[in-house]
Amino acid sequence: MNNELWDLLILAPRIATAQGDGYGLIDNAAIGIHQGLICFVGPQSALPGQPRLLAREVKQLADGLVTPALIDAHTHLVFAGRRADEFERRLAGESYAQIAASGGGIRASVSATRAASADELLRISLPRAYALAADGVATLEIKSGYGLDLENEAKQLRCARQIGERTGQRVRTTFLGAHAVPPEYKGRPDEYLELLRTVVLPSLVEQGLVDAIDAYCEHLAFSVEQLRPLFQTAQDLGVAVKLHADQLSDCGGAALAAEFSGLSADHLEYTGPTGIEAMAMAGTVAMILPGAFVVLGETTKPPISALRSAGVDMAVATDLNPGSSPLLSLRAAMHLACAMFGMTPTESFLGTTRIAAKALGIQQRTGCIQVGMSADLSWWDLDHPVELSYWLGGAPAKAVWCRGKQLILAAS
Ligand code: DI6
Ligand code: FE
Repeated sequence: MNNELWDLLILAPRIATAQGDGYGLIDNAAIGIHQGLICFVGPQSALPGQPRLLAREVKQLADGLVTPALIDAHTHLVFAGRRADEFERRLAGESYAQIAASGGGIRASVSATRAASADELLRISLPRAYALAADGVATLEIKSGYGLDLENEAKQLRCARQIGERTGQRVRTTFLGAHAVPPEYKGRPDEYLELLRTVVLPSLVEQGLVDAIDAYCEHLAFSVEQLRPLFQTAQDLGVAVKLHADQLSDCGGAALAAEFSGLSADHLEYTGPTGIEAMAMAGTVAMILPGAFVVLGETTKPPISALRSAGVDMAVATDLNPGSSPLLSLRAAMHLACAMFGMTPTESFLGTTRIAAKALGIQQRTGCIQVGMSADLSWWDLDHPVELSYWLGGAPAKAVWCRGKQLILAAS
């Protein structure tokens, strides 16, 4: 066998590379893949030889569109228990904050997640990752935050890693210990944060379970002042920072994320000019999460046009979680980001590919179809990438590759 041959050559009627400002469309395109990386991309007419002499396998796609595999850069998909009862309570008039104050909300998911064994947690979380894969997602971020102690946060993060091993997706793990105050620290939030800072975070980092740290900066969770020492420690440990910021009120979250050169500040419904300016200066990505906005029936929208004018890059994610965003489709989030918030389909496409990769700090590896990048591709029954944002439901991916390997799109 000639070692010089590529592993795979995909010939497609159209691809969208996500290079440049727009979609980066190439018609009658070729993508060469070798050892998990893209080794050629361009029009078929530019191939350096006959397809069958270039690669061991040639896949001629008769129709459809190939894009970078989508990236869901904000999920909480490892959890036990469901909170459909809270959905009904909100429809009957109770608010998210009232339900949280009465012992529901995040704390309900913490009880259920703590009670689940590691095996059980994997069994119930895995189908959610497969649902995202079927929707074209090869890379996803998974947060902890329903364990709230060392043992259970580690259990969640290990489960997240196992999901990647099982589905073949690339999983980035984020430590979200500062999500809520656990019952055993009720009324003592600062002591809990100190435990996270001095014990839990360093231990999880040492176990290799942490790619980034996140926190819930909100009037019903933690303030900027409370979170700063934790972020300082994270920075000292070399852990990248991101933040749930300004979702329900402007509490200075976007500026805090920017202060620590954050990868992203997420939600941003109430972010004002100061926060936007700080994000622009720091290169912090705005993570737009329409799922929670819709599910909670919010009315204040994130400042999309101000973010755009300030030159802040925008990403779109599901925020898949059991309380405020039980959303199992990234394409649905793309549609909502356009329909509800006025993002353009081009922005939502780049926001789930190249910019989503930037929000995870892995833009050198994935997010666009370019020589040297990981062969992370999705093949769709679509003519044009606008349709990724246009359809609401239907049209799942025909095939998804991660690191050059085709994913199985359903649990067997
Ligand atoms: N992301 C979060 O972490 C919180 N809201 C959000 O959009 C709380 C999620 C939850 O209710 O479990
Ligand atoms: Fe979230």
